[in-house]
Amino acid sequence: MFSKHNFKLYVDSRFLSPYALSAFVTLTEKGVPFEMRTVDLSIQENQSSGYATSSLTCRVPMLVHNGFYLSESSAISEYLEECLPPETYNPVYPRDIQKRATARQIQAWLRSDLEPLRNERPTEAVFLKPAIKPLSRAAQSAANKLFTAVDSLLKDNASHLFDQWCIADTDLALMLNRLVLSGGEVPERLAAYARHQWQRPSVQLWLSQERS
Ligand SMILES: N[C@@H](CCC(=O)N[C@@H](CS)C(=O)NCC(=O)O)C(=O)O
Repeated sequence: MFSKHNFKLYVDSRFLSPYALSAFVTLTEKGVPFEMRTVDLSIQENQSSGYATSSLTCRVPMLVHNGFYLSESSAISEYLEECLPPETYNPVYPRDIQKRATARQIQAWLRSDLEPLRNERPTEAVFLKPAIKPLSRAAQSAANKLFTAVDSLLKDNASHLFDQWCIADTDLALMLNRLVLSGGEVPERLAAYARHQWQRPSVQLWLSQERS
């Protein structure tokens, strides 16, 4: 029988993946029980036959729901929003169609652009220890592009992109925190937004996972 609450989420065993964080936060925000399984990327457990035959991408995160396997973090969030609709469960996307499209736009953009920044401020700098090397010109230019975008998206002193929290807030805060948590120069309004987002209980739950 189809059960709404039979969810399993595969994440990396070091809890460093920003994409696993995003799927984890979505599922946590929905408030449903789920089983979390870890995959050790350092020994390429994601390439092992057990995982690779289920996951289209052989990457984390992967959601399993009643025999259905789904990779790609933003696809996971969208699937969960439809399976566990906002009428009954906490929303993870805005209701308004254009705001929802903007949230998806931000998610897609953060996953496909700003590569120098992602390379020079990897998530180890967010979850383990700050990075100390100064940014290259390319990474600084990516950072400036990020600041311009967030500045235009965020209303004065707002702590969310839209009227209420959505999953794009967590993704955006992660990208900003690559800089904020390494003491980089970030416009204060944007740094305050990223710090506020980091206090969210679902994010704190991810931060509290034991990582090496
Ligand atoms: N676009 C994917 C990216 C997933 C991804 O790159 N996951 C990394 C960890 S951050 C991974 O599994 N890497 C292992 C590999 O590619 O072998 C998503 O949003 O889920």
